[in-house]
Amino acid sequence: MALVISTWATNPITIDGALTAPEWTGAGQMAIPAGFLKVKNDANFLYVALDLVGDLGADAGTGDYYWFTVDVDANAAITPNKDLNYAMLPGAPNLSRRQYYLGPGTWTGVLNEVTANQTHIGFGPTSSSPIPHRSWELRIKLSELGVDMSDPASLKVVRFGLRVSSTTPPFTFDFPANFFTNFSNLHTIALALSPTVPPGLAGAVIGTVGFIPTTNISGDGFATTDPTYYFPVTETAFGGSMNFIGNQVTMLALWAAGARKYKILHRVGTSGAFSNLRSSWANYHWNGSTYILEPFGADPSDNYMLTNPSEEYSIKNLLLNWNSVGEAPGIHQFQARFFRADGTTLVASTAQTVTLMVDNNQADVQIINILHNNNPVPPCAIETMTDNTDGLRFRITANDAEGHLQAYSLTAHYGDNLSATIVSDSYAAHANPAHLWNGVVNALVPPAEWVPPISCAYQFKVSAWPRVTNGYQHLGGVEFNRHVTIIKPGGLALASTAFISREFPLGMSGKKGPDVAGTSPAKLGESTFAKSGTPARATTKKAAAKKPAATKGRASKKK
Ligand SMILES: [Ca+2]
Ligand SMILES: [Ca+2]
Ligand SMILES: [Ca+2]
Repeated sequence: MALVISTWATNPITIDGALTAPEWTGAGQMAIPAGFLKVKNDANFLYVALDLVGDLGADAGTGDYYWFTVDVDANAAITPNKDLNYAMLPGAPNLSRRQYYLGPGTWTGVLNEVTANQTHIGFGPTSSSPIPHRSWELRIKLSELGVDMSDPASLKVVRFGLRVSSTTPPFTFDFPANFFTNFSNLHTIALALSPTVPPGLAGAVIGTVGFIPTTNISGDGFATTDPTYYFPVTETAFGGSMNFIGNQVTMLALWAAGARKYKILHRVGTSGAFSNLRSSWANYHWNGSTYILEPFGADPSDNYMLTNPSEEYSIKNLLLNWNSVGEAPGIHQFQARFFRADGTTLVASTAQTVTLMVDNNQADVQIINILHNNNPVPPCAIETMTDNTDGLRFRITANDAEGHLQAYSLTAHYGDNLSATIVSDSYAAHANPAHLWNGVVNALVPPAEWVPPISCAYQFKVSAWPRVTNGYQHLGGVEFNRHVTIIKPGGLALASTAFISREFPLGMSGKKGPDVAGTSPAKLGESTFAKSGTPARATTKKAAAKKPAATKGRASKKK
């Protein structure tokens, strides 16, 4: 297996098939059959370019195609209905579709879904070769790939297998061989974890809390980032398990000045003495060839070991992982102090106090009553509407006692994956200088009756989302639901689209595949076709899929 280290996508990447200079400059790169794979990522997406310098034939439509398989749970085994293959349907080279693995060489049809994933075919010169050749760009949501940026002890890797196929010249290469029948030798992308924070945004010492620059946190502890920042938040409090990340420039200077240990000081509220905060966590350390999980914690003097800012960690310059669950809601303040290796000789650093409004308490959500002609409809009732305009009203509560509510909604769910929003509201409509919005208590909604669209079993659900972040994402919400069957006069049911389609990507005509066995070239990159100058006759009917991929010693083993 091979490993490629991704770099942070500082410049926007346009998925148009053209591998242009600023977007792919500095990308991680690995040789693949017939060319190169380039990779970057940001907080939201994995970006991959397939730079196929060996494919000089611009086959129309989907005469050229790829499969990009991901071991989503990174367990080196095919996990049914979890692991994914990204591909495209015949004739649609610019639509990214995905399908689940069901077993070795067995897949579901592609999923019917609205997706932020993108792919695009291209043909032209690139930085790898001036001779026009096939290229692809794709981007995939990291959240689909089992990556949790907030956990330093979760390795941020994407284990993948790749097929590249061409009609002219004819080749079908699998990388590694038979990856779709055996995940034990997949290749690895190590994601970039240290975001490029726009100049001047990172705080002087504690640069960010997760992805949030500390300069974007107000004096009363709420975060507001620019709407165009890759993690936009508005007047958002903090909760969950948070990572305090050192400013890279400051950490380099402190390290050069001899700082090797540090304390994190903490107090509840804005007055009184600070005390030493003790915590512990684990972080993966890159030793030059593999990641090794290292424990971190305060010594008896409450000092932590400073990590070398020139070395790579799963989360670089991680000063503190602080689990705030169970802490008092309200303002918490933090400072950092640095020392030489003796743990007592202070190394001066810029004065900084980070203030966080902490709240881990969830909102109260309830459906107090469902009302039909002002009469309560109990759970599990079968309720008959008197005519086609007859409907329901609801008494609901969606209330956050601390006032840190982001949004709430009342929704109806029925049939096959159908839903309707009955009421919804969000902080944006209530923004105020104190940053406080509680929501509603015992509110009668909507203003007029809500008319159920069809006869069906309904789930009515009140959901509330907190305006609280751990620095990487908003914390999840809470919900309360009640089920009622509604009969409409002469109501008729709607047909809906199944989530998993019966359509299959290029190269597989059914669940059991593939149609064409792939091969592995003797050489990768520009050397794949270099020797003889003649294209590999790749698609012979060798029973390549029969032979399980060899389980060689693995350099970068992980859990
Ligand atoms: Ca592009
Ligand atoms: Ca081609
Ligand atoms: Ca798996």
